[in-house]
Amino acid sequence: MTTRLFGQRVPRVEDQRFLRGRGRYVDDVLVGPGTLHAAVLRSPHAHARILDIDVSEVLDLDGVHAVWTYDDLDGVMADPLPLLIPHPALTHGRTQFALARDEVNHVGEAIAFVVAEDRYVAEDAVDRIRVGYELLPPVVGIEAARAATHLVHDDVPGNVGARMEQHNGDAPAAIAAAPHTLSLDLTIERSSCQPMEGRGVVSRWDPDTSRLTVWTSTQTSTGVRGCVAARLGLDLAQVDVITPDVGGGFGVKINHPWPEELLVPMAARALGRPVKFTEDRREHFISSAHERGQVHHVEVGFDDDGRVLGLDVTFWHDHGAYTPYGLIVPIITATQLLGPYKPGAYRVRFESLFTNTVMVTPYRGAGRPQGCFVMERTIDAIAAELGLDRAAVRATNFIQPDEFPYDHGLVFQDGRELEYDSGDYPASLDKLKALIGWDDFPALKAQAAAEGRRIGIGLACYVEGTGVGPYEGAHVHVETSGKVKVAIGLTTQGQGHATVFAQIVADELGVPLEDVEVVSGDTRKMPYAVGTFASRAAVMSGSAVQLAARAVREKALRIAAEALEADVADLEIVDGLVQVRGTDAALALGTVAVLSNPLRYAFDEASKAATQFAVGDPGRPPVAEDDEPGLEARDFYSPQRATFASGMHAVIVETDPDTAEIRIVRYAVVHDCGRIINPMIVEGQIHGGVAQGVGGALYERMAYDDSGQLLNASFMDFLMPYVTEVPDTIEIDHLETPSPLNRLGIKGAGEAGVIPVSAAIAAAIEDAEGLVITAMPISPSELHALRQSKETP
Ligand code: MCN
Repeated sequence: MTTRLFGQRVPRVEDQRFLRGRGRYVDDVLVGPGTLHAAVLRSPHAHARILDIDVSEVLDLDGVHAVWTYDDLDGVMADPLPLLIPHPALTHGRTQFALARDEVNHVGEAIAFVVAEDRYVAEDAVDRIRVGYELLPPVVGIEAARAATHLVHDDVPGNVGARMEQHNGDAPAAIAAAPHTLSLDLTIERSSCQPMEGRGVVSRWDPDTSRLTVWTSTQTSTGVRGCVAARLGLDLAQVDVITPDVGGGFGVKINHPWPEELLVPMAARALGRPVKFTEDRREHFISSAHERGQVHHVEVGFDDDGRVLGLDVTFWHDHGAYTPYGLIVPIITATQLLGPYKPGAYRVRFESLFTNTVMVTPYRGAGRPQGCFVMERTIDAIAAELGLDRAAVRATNFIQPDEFPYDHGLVFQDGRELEYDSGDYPASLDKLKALIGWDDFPALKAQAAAEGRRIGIGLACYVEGTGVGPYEGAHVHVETSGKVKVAIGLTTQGQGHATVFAQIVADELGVPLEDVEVVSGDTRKMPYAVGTFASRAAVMSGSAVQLAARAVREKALRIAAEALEADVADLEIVDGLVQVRGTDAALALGTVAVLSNPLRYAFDEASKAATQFAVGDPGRPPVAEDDEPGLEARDFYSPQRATFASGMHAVIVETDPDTAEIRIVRYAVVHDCGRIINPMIVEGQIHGGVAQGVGGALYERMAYDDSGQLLNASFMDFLMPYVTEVPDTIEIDHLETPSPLNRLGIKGAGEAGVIPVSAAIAAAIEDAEGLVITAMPISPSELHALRQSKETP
């Protein structure tokens, strides 16, 4: 009997390769000894008009093959890069050109592209390019953007790219009529994904077949393929995009095409030589994307129990210089801010503002950490105002288990209703309180105080829309060896897809896990796909993989039933053998694959095994009438709407009375992502998310000066948490409320860990210090300053 692998702690099959240094990233791709290397001239100014570009000294340099500026770009290559997700409210969306045309809008914007024998020569050549600039006043930060003394884009009044409002009920009226009201101003700073591997592209043009191959470190190989084909005037069929191992994406690699993803293939085709570009860390800081920067104003009205009667939120989103990803991030904040709560009435308004800084695209959590911070700080403020227990006020406002599906009366990021499908928030809260010891904490705090120590506890809840559409697909193929090859179209950046999808296939086909191999992000194997973002792979590809595997199973049973002269209903597949229950009659799945092909190996009736190659037996059709040859199937899954995962974090911190150092003492998570395919992988995802959340709460920020220079654009200066700053143990308890929206009952898990961390840590610091925390991240010096301002108001 094969053990079912769904739900098991199966060790990640990919780790053997990674841990032995056998990962193969874009920079490891060898496409030939003649490979040329690219370097990019980037703007040193945050805002300037380009008066002229002089490349005359570049081509003299030995080893330089070509240089491109905007004027050298032909046809659609000269158009602005695509606005990937347009929205009617985005009245003034702007995207950059592959190479800046006449204006640069942030430090790091690409201006010229040089291809040379090696990277050293290419960098030297970049240094020889002379650009005449007319400096323009830079707009840095939300305050400057709102003041609109200067404009980022001349034709965007007030620096406002978009204004949007959603509401359910009359929030201002509800607040006006409420027994209690509060106003809060809450800020979250900019941060960024910082995957260990930056962006990278390699491309080769084959003149014999007129085919372009692109290897890129992306979260969407199909998206890049479409853009490359369209911009270079090629048919889709002429472009293959392969995403090898990706050393982390965390959102930044879902944006596409990056200028280099077009310029490298363009150069490879023009020069007839393979071309490679590997981003360095400084380039990643100043030329990719950031997120998080938002300022929020909250008006809330509530009753004596802390029940929210009206919630009115206005916020300002720093979109940076361009909006290739539309309004996804602020729309997510606006809608997901509500978390597990049901305010009597809700209104949310935001302005998306241009600034002369790196553009904003989604970073793991995508707008939710900000929304969660706003909502959870508001709930804590209500509890403080009324002198109520913070957990109790949360429970008062929860959507109850019998209220699902729960429609918030708003429109979500995917354009569909914000309708939660399932969950059990009271049960989650009970689990969390038990896990962290919520009710016992006051005694612990009193004891610490008696010892001269300051400790505090905080908690935060979130709900996360995951598994958004439109679709994903999978191809499952049983080889004649019995091994199973699975191709999914989306890419993988470390989430363990090779393991979880193998688990699903192994269960469906009754084969050992080690016989299943999963390939992702290769358009040659699966040309139709969307990409890895919005914690969607488990729901979307998982469902597609199951459908395809099930189709293969059914086909295998049909073919085997005929060969074994048995009834399909009497067959089972165990350990890769299709067998008639209760008898010795069996066929290896590989043999069934042989039988599925009309041009097949000879089939020995006696041994029931495939022996040698022979042209098929015309007298014996190998497959049923409607079947195609081959033991394989491709299927797609498209959901009705997103499915809503949820969770709650609690943290105990200790703050040093002298140095104001903030130390995490305990961290607890209760997480509900529906049915779990692999708890070990989900817990790994949560650990990684919490680590990133700790960075966002206590360390990471983008330190721009007034001229728009990013002062901490290196790992020497950008503070990230190391293992020394991430809690040793993150205590996790799971709750599984199955999603009714997909057959596997799953919801996503990949971003969850990061969402409530700032909110929970802020609450814990507030509890330890008796100070109100309204902005994150918070450093010891900022905490010290807060203490002082409290002492001397
Ligand atoms: N999983 C599971 N059971 C569930 C839900 C998920 O076993 N009920 C497993 C999945 O099968 C998958 C992992 O948990 O192996 C995450 O699943 P999912 O929530 O579907 O998220 P995705 O696979 O779509 O990954 C995207 C998500 C996002 S949006 C970001 S950003 C992110 C993240 O995942 N970037 C990551 N996790 C990351 N992890 C690593 N190592 N590197 C990144 O760049």
